[in-house]
Amino acid sequence: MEELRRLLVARGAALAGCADLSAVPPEAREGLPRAVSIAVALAPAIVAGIAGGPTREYLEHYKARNALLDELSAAAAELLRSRGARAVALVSTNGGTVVRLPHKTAATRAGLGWIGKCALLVTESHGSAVRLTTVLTDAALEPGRPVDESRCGDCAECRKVCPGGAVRGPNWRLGMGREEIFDEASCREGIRKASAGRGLDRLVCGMCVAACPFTRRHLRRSGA
Ligand code: B12
Repeated sequence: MEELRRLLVARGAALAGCADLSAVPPEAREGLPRAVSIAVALAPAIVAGIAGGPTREYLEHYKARNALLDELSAAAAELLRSRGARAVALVSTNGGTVVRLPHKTAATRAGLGWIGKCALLVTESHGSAVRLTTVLTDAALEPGRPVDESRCGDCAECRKVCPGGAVRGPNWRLGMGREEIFDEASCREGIRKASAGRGLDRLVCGMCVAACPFTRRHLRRSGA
């Protein structure tokens, strides 16, 4: 994993790790046992700018980061295939369509972070200001230590700012369904509200990302 991590970081990844996917049904992972989970950081100054709602700059950055994620997953898959392994790069995003293997599942299995109260992956280093992608593989990479419990504690910052009131409040732990912690329909409604009148060609929000204390600590450290 070290060689692959170095390659990914050199090309712009913030974090990368290997996930053991044995807890995930085989049909959701194309029969492959592991995955490489890749996180790319959002620019601190741009994240600081969305505390009051999404901006055009954020939307453009979000599209550019998705493009970078797709480059990174293609590069990782190519390296793994050159070593004789199978590798399937998933797409970074497919709009609002629900997927069989969420990137966040691979990310918690790889030990990159936990699921926050707002259902986003929260990392110790960058908070939730990361975008994710996944490469399924059968390469014999050393899996990271999975994270099975939230580290949000009593924090309710994302809940306070969510324009849709989508955050229910309980802390995540492995085995909980998303609906126990987060109401997707209210999130979609909140995104619509937050995007309105801002001249955006796509609906986005991200206020929960900016409000997270782990994100804010990262922004402070970066001087944003
Ligand atoms: C559909 C979708 C949406 C929908 C529904 C949201 C949702 N939570 O499902 C809508 C349009 C509302 C949405 C909104 C946003 N999204 Co969105 N979205 C997706 C998409 C395309 C698919 C997700 C999906 O199908 N989920 C199905 C549900 C059931 O799973 P999940 O909630 O994603 O993840 C659960 C599992 O991973 C589970 N879990 C965790 N560990 C484990 C381990 C095991 C073994 C198991 C079984 C399960 C499990 O816990 C998670 C939470 O319940 C993903 C990209 C992708 N391919 O993953 C991006 C993605 C989740 N979105 C992302 C982002 C950033 C956003 C927004 C902030 C966008 C914005 N800029 O406005 C908002 C905020 C949403 C929020 N607070 O969660 C990022 C999240 C990054 C991060 N740090 O977590 C992703 C990963 C895109 C990316 N490439 O980075 N999104």
